[in-house]
Amino acid sequence: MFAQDVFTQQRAFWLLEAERSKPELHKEICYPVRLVNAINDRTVWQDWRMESVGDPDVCYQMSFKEKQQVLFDFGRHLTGYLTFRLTTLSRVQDAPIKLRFIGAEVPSEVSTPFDPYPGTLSRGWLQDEIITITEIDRDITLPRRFACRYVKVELLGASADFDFALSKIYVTAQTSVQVRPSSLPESTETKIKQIDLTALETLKECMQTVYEDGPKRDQRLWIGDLYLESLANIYTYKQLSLTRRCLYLLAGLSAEDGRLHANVFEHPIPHPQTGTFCMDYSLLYNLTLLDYVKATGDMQTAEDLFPVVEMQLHHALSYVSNGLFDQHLHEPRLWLFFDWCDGFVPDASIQGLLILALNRSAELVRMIGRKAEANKWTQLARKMKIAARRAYYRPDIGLVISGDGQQISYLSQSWMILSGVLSPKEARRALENVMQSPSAVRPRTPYAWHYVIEAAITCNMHHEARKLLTDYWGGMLDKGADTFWEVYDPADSSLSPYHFAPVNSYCHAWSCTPAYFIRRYPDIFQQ
Ligand code: RAM
Repeated sequence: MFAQDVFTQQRAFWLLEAERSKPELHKEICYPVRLVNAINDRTVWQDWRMESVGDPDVCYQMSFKEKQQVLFDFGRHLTGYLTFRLTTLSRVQDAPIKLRFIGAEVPSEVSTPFDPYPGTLSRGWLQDEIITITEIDRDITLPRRFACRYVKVELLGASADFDFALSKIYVTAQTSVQVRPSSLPESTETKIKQIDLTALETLKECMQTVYEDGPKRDQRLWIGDLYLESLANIYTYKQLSLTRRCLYLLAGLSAEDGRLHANVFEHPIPHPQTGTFCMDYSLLYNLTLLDYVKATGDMQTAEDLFPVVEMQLHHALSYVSNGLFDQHLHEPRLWLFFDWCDGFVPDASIQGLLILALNRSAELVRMIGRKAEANKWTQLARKMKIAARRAYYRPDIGLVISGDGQQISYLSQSWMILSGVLSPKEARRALENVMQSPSAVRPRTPYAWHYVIEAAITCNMHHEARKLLTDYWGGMLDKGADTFWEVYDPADSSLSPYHFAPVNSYCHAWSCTPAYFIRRYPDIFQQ
């Protein structure tokens, strides 16, 4: 259909704009606060907890050959580069020293053997680094950026003929966040204050020179993560030039047919993960741009990126027949994400998201005077709503169903609510019903729970929204979270989309949205 690059004219300019909005990174030197031992304890989350064993100074002075290994606790999650020094204690270095470093976001990560590796994502993501040191008595910085609270150092090889100490270790932590958002009112419930702080910390760690999804993994810009990070940023740090950068970067790196790649990398030069498209993420781009424009009043960016918005709708609408989104309508086969949940049937959800995206895109282009497109899109949304009710809403049971198997899930209800397909009364009933149905498919990530909470707020279920937030995110806190996790199912501590929990990210962008909910809806969360 597209013989040539649809964005030939704009691409270079968009990438330039992205570069112009690239933030500075702020650096901070952080030292460990204590030495710890990892204790196997079946009563705690993931079976491991840390126990204090002293002050880091103890290690700095003693022979590392005697000590053999040490586990540092930096007291909080850090993203940055690890520097250390080995100092001669006696005689002269006559052979290289081999050390193994393991960076860990959570206690289980430092204690679970990595090999034989059962995971489905590259083992390369695990933060273990073996290095050979031929010259000591100088500072050495590991080339790899770590995301960690704990660092284990193990001695793998040293000469019998001389002795040395591990005399210094620190992390140069980095983030592009420069400000501290105002604190919540004193009267806010303590649990909510703690959730807010942890959410802010999570977002701060992920705000680098793009919104990363996770500083440990995948360290790149994914559109779904961007949407939620930018939303939280609007209500917290308010550093929206980062959103601007990411919007232009994604635009500049879109495919020749105008579809956005689901994720992009910055280094060595900006490039997309070619061939990776995710329909729900593409549509969320439009929502992100609208939020950004409303928060900043930056109409120029809206004008510039209008063609991208239009293209995402164009591609999505090519899967719509008789008002219904049909993922099997034609090739290429689509990736619809919505959650890391095996067996989730996304039909109702994508229908809802497309309706929402049409309406939000219409709102956006109306702001730049494009009435014709706005009217066209709102009309299409209306048609899709009617079709959605017929296909997915079962008034007899008061629930939204999805797919041939009539699957009932939290997400199907939520997306139908967010898109306005259900009336407020129906919406309430659907959410109440799904919450009472033990067989309903539940979300498995903070990403998916975000939309459930947003839906609950949309239909005035304030009490339920607050309870979902405090139970779910509060549950992570109770289990020791310093930053919020990529996946969390209170019933399954080894849950991993990649079949190995240590490769999960434990500081994950998409879990930062309590900071948004709490600040956007003070009546619900700050009373
Ligand atoms: C994972 C990342 C990211 C998410 C994608 C779909 O690889 O964790 O956050 O957006 O999946």
